[in-house]
Amino acid sequence: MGTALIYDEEMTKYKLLWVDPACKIEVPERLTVSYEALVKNGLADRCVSVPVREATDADILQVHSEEYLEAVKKTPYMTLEDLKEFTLQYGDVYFHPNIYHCAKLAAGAALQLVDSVMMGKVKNGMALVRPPGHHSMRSAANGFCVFNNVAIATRYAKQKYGLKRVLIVDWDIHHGQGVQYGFEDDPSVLYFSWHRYEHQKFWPQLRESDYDSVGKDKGAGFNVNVPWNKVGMKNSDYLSVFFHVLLPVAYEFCPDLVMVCAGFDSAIGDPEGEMCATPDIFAHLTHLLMNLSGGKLCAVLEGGYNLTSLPQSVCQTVQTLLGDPAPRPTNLDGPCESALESLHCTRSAHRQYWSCLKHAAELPASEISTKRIKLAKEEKEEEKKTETVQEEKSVEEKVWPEPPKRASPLNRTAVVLPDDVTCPDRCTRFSSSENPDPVTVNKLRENLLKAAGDSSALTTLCSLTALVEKMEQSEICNGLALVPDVSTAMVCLVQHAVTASNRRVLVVCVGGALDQSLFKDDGKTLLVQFSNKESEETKSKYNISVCLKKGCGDVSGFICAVLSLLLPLGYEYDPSLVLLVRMADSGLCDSAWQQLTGLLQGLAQGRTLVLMQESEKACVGITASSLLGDAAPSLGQLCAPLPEDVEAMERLRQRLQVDWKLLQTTAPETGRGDED
Ligand code: Q6M
Ligand code: ZN
Repeated sequence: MGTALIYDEEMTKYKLLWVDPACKIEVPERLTVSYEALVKNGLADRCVSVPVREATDADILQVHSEEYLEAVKKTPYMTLEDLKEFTLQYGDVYFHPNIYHCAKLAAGAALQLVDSVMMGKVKNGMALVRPPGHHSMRSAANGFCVFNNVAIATRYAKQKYGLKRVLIVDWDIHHGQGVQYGFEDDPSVLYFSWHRYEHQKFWPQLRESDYDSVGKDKGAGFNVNVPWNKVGMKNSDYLSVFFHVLLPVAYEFCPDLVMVCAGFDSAIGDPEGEMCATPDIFAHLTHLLMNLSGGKLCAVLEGGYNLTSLPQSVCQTVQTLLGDPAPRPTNLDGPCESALESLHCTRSAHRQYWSCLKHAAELPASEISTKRIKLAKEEKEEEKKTETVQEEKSVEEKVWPEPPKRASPLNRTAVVLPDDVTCPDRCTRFSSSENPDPVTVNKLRENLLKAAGDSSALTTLCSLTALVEKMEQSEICNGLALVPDVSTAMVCLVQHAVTASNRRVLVVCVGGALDQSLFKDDGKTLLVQFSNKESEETKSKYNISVCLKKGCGDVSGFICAVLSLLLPLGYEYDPSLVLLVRMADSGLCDSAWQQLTGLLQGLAQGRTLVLMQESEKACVGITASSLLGDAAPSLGQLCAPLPEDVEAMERLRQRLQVDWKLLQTTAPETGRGDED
């Protein structure tokens, strides 16, 4: 199943017809450069091209008022003067004789995307549209937006396909207040937005964009705002919010569909956002959402005004939707203090609504909200004085390397299986044809003898070391092996793998404990084990044991641990290879196992080798499917994890956050993170 791409040149056929500094960045080229980049990188060709359509009046009226629709309908017949006049009643938006047509196509594109995904013609997709939508309100255009494309598509999806829960992820750098207003009291739509806020100094300067707008009435808890109070946020800041707010809440919510307000003004170089996250981060943001709702994801373009970072970010997003492995994450030096403060505020504002956040620290005692009021006042006075001077404030030009070309693996998944186990579809059976070099054989033999293995295991191990080599050389992306003794295989492979320089191996072990003494503490391996066995607390930062009461048997606890412990650790460690080890009696259910397998592929460019005990034959099919990039089945709405597990995880996070910055969820107490 493919990826839909929806684009129509018609949507480039309107533009600003007068002088307005607030609107001059919203240009037709935004769309053409994005589409051309997709063509140039061979991505457009790999997508299923879906035509746009016009949204009907009935579609639009699901979100907008009749008066507003009727008013917009008149704009194609207005004179320039009338258009200017009409525009004046709204904020930061412009009209053009052709914009009504384009706005119907933009909303219609989102509807076509929803239909393609929901009818199973594709698994996911992206719509490149203008005008954007997320600021537009029931009876008002705003912020370059005429109709609220994603809100309209969300209502439509719920109605036509009877969806119970839709998640809207708004990673644009502006607050989609139109979306927030549209679903504020609706618990069936979870709206998440991060946005440049600067204590209400940044457009649209709304009180209700702050972290404490959590939704109303029945919808309380279903509106999640993360305000950025400083510019310059980086990859670590974005990922921290995904790991510690969005993903835990999204998994607990369990959407039937994910809609993304995909604005790329949150990328480096953007004149509006002034943030520093690099385009490759969108590969990860996309990947991290792709195992929700069985992979049903619809991304609809919103903002993005730097004509270099915009197309790069669009390509990263689409290539990830197509299933190509994400690039190694870059620049993960930990979240900044201001980001941690925001994270802390949002988590504490939501702790009463989401069991995954129950243990979140209480609101910081600092005067964050007072600051908002104080600064807003100061700013308004300041503004009056400098109104004319401010207009052409030039932003320092940012430079960043072009993201390297991402390869699409020819051989995705290789399997090493006993002869009597059939090779799963779309996989290739692997055995090392070449004779392994004698040094390797001797090493393996030594290890085997130590572990009292038999001789037939040697052949398997030779194949596995050869497979790791092929993965290293990018000839094969990932692999899966059934072995008679996972512990021995794992030890042999690790010892073999780390002899090569630059190799860093993340070993994830589920169910049952590996002998930790076999691992060195030199940073070449990071071992994370999930089990129910309390192990003596090893004090090493590279040897981590997550102990859950029922082992991996409690899905809620397990997935919490994966999202807010394993993923941050894995991303910060940035391995070149992931070894995923499944012990015989892990107790892990199939869907949780597939989630784990899928999520881990965001690391090491998807180089994952799964080792399973021979008795786990029954899991070969589902594991292969996850390695091939099929979305994991959803886990269902999660109930609260066991309190003792939550406490144990929190203790572990506290202990480890000294060494692993992506585990931080609060700013240091004495921190005056928000001062310059
Ligand atoms: C512009 C001020 C110019 C889709 C979107 C729209 C952003 C509108 C920004 C309006 N303010 N200095 O969220 O990107
Ligand atoms: Zn924006």
